[in-house]
Amino acid sequence: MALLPILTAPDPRLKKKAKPVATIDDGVRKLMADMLETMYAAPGVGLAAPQVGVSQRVIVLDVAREGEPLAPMKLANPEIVWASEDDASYEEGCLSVPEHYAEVVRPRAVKVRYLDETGAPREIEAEGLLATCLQHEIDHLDGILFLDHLSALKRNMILRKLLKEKKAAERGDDKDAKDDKHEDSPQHTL
Ligand code: K1U
Ligand code: ZN
Repeated sequence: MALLPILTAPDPRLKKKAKPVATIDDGVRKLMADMLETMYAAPGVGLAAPQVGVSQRVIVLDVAREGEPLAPMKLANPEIVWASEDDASYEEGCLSVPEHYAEVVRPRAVKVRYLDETGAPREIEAEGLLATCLQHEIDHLDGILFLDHLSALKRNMILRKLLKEKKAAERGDDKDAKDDKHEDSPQHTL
């Protein structure tokens, strides 16, 4: 298994729609295993293939609580086939948007159809954190970040900070000396 580098926003590869997996072969199974290892190491509760630079419709999740046995899930070509009419709000994070969190409103429960790691079709009905996480990861497959569910003002503020941090990291600046002195400068779309 291998740890994969996780892309951070803004990055054009995170905005692309991923391609369906044609066949679940050993290459896809290795990708799923590497993604799970990367997700546990991050640590996170989900990961989508585009976050590791692979434009394929593959996601992994594990929403087991601390102290509970691991409950890894590997999904190819996941689709939401039903969503509840009522919504729930959850404070979301994203491994591609490090250190930023925001309340996102989504359907409270969903039913998702997918292929498992043997290629067998399956369905799962979920609510709570699993429903939120499934929707967040499926969004990644369509080039959508949780930031896209926020106001343009909040989204652009976070993206500007991330871009600034990326540029500072490229220059080798000290991460703690990254004060955003131009917080009120005009907005631009990234
Ligand atoms: O897709 C991702 O970037 C992973 C993301 C999934 C997610 C979390 C919360 C709500 C919706 C989707 C994360 O895992 S962020 C990190 C995180 O939530 C976490 C980290 C350590 C322990 C527990 C949770
Ligand atoms: Zn994410």
